[in-house]
Amino acid sequence: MILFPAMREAINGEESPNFTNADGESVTIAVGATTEETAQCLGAILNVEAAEVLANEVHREVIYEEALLGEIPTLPEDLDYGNLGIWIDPIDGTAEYISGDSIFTDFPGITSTGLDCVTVLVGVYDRTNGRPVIGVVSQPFHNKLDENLYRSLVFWGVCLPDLQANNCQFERPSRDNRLGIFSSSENGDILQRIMELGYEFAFAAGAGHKALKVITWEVDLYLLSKGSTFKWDTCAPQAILRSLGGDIYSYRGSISECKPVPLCYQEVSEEVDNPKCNKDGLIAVRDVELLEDLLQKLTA
Ligand code: 2IP
Ligand code: CA
Ligand code: CA
Repeated sequence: MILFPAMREAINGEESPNFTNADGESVTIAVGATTEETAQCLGAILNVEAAEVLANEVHREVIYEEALLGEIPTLPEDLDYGNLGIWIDPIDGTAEYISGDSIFTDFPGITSTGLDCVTVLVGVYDRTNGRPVIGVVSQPFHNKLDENLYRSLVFWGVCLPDLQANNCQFERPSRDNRLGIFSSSENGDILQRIMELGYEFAFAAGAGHKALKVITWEVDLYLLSKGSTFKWDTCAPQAILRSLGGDIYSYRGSISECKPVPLCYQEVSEEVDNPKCNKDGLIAVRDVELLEDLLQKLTA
């Protein structure tokens, strides 16, 4: 069943549903109305047992704690779904998902690598102005309850012209120093400059995970100077940050224009090199005022 047929042509993401099976036939995988239907479809590329296990997971009934999900708003009746597109990353932090090993930072609650760095990112953007408007970030392995049993969290935000809502009303902590989160491969000269502004550093994996730490106020800043993230990594957390008064900006774009330039999600064009990539890096904040001295320092 297609819930939003008007958006069908604008679902973009990292993964493709098209596979070539062992007989060289091309197969498109889709979720069916029933577990059996999905298993049958998956059976075209997997053995029967694997197809059934996977189909059962896809159709598993998930129970959400309503208090944590918050009050989900009704979207405006006149919302033009034909003007909305999606960027989805079904698994961000793939390496951490495969390895499963955890390494902790010196900061409570912030893991450097581990299953809680894995996120599922679904972002909706306005196809006319390229702005992210709805975001859902799920953290399937937020904390371990038992062997093979984890508690998941879901964070969402809506930032439409007449409707701002989210379930991310965390209190801003009072910290002696500002805290930034970075990829372990971040450039040393840039880190030095940020340190001179009085920031402390946490290094962690997962673009979605790092953006989530900004959303939850566990850090003040996520900065990445390289073009190693993609539209599917940033659309969802950026929509949530916008619903909270923050945003995600282009790192190089903001430095060269001497003002914050938000990341945008224009339709992918063949004329642009690597159009799915956030090639100029990024700066994610909840408090936009932090950008003033940051941009000055990084420009100098
Ligand atoms: C990756 C993943 C990496 C991240 C990279 C993303 O996505 O989030 O962890 O690098 O930018 O593209 P880093 O951890 O250095 O921030 P995926 O896991 O989907 O490939
Ligand atoms: Ca991915
Ligand atoms: Ca990713």
